[in-house]
Amino acid sequence: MPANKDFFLLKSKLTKVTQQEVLAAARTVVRSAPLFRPSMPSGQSFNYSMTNCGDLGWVADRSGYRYQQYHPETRKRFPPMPQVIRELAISLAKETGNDDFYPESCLINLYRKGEKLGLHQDNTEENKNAPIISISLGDSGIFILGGLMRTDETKQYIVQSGDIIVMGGESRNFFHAFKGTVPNTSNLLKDGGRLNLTIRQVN
Ligand SMILES: O=C(O)CCC(=O)C(=O)O
Ligand SMILES: [Mn+2]
Repeated sequence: MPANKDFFLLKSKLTKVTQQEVLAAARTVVRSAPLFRPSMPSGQSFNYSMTNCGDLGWVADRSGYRYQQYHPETRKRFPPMPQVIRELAISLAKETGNDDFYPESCLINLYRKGEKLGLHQDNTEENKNAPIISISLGDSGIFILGGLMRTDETKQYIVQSGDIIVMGGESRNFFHAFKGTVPNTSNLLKDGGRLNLTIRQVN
């Protein structure tokens, strides 16, 4: 079993109203920073779409993974992080024992039916101590958490709309994955799918 130190899955943390507010904020972001589907350094396309808001956005291409200020396709600055997302992240960080969290980046992933993200560590960030806060909206999905080694045993969690994951302390650097959605489990997103917002302090 992985050591679940400082890993939190806060079930049904957001009310329906807050979920709607966060969704509306995410939609505003997508209007100025459209979802894109980058390529991994190997050249293989990502399996799902993404965009960002905040001071920095996480991007990928042939030259690697990095944070940058501008959208890779429009070349415009990523929009500022909406207040509802920023304040939520700060309050969730505080609640889980992280007082000085600065939400520098919010990555928005959209997973349609069958789309997934393989086992990885979040290691593009300079700061490997600040917690990673993640908000699930829309269809339920299967989140996998391992340990510090890729070969560590993993545990499976169902994440539902309004659930929050905080990876803090040692779990900040644990391997994790998203195995896919469970279609038709939420009507929050009118076309179905799952939106996951990952808020990070990069530096
Ligand atoms: O969608 C998720 O639950 C995880 C997303 C993630 O791990 C990432 O984007 O790095
Ligand atoms: Mn990750």
